[in-house]
Amino acid sequence: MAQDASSKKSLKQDVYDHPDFYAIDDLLTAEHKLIRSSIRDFVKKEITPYVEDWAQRAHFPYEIVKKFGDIGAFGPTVSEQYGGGGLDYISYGIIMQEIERGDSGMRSTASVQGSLVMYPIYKFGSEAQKKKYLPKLASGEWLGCFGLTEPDHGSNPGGMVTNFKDMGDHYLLNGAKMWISNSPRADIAVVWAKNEEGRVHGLVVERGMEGFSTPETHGKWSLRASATGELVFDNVKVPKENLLPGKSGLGAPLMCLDSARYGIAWGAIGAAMDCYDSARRYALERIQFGKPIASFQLVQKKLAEMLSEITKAQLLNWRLGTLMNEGKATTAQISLAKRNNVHVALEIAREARQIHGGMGITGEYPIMRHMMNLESVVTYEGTHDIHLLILGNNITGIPAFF
Ligand code: TGC
Ligand code: FAD
Repeated sequence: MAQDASSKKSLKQDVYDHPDFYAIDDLLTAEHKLIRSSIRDFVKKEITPYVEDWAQRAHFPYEIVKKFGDIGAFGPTVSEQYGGGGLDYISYGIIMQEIERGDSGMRSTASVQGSLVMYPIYKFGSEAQKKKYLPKLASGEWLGCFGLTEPDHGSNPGGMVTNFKDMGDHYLLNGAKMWISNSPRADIAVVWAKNEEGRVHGLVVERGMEGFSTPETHGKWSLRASATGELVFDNVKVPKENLLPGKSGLGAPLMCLDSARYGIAWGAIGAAMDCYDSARRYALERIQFGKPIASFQLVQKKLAEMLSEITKAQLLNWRLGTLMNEGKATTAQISLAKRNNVHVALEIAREARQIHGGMGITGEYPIMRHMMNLESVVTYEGTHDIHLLILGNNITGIPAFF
């Protein structure tokens, strides 16, 4: 049946404005779509209008923590028994995508809390630890952070020197962590440290423990709306009941990273979609040489390539989400998605910046902020090259990290 011009226009608008070029919506459940629209509405109302100002002022809007708790952005896959959402991994991915459409720093706050603080307590914590911490973290009453990276041990966390000694009735923790998202405002930190035998364990360190401080890192050009800092442990007495009993060894933090990297694979594509939406609109509106710049082949090439990469990444995310739901996703599969999706998102942000011309460097558009944010995302949770080496190891059976 022939469509009139107005229905054709609205169809085009639907298809291209929030790209779903391969009708991936058909693969989602009604619950997934409901979650997406509610998080999208939240981001439009609570993040998008303000985030440029927060980023310009390098301000972390602490009040967002409670709001994230209220909308169920913290620990969506954690059981409802502990205040989590009891949702599947596709729902988790969608939440990260929609928050990062607003800003990667805001997604960092949510993914650290869910995947790197609640997840280890949920998976490796005692019943008492789960009851004490998870409901408060889920509701946003408490904010948490995850301390793995050290000044001299980033890509190689196995070399960490932060350590604890058994003092009989408590542990004595010493060392320092660096580049820790949420640390300056966190109520608790899940900290990875070695015992006297050199075995890695997770400990929950609470703000207020003597000798524990969280200096903020200033001067970032990236993730400016997210608070980043250090964790310093100077003879901190940690109660014995704060050690996570369920798993030790470097595999424990690496398991948490699997969950967080999965969320980043979705999140980065949220930022890419926002760049694409803005670039497409700008290209249709901006007139040069008497025509919209969208009518030039070179601009169309950029837009077509952006849409192609977004679509491939969306399909990758959906398939990875189904594997996560079945408990079958491997670390290497997650590495492929994190590496690919952040890389293409960064390229899309750079191309979108070009389409916006000079306007692309201003805060009038979200592009430069996304681009600078993605420079952190491509480095944290395993750098672009470390993920390549994880894949290389998987393909050949030969680790090439050292
Ligand atoms: P490797 O010898 O490969 O492994 C050590 C032990 O861990 C086991 N294992 C895993 N277990 C469970 N799940 C996984 N995914 C696992 N991966 C490894 C492994 O079997 C082994 O067990 P065992 O019993 O034999 O001891 O370790 P390696 O030292 O050679 O290191 C490998 C490498 C380089 C891939 C790894 O260390 C790595 O991923 N490095 C990157 C570091 C990183 O990603 N850091 C992220 C810090 S957190 C962060 O950035 C948060 S930003 C958040 C935000 O703001 O959004
Ligand atoms: P390095 O490990 O020193 O790497 C420098 C360069 O060398 C990279 O290009 C890397 O790919 C390359 N390289 C290293 N080893 C190899 C190798 N074997 N082969 C080839 N190339 C190699 N960490 C946390 O624990 N918790 C957090 O919440 C957290 N949040 C962060 C927030 C921000 C904004 C940033 C920037 C970082 C955050 N990190 C966090 C730290 C992050 O995980 C590390 O920055 C990352 O793992 C890389 O470590 P590095 O910076 O020490 O770089």
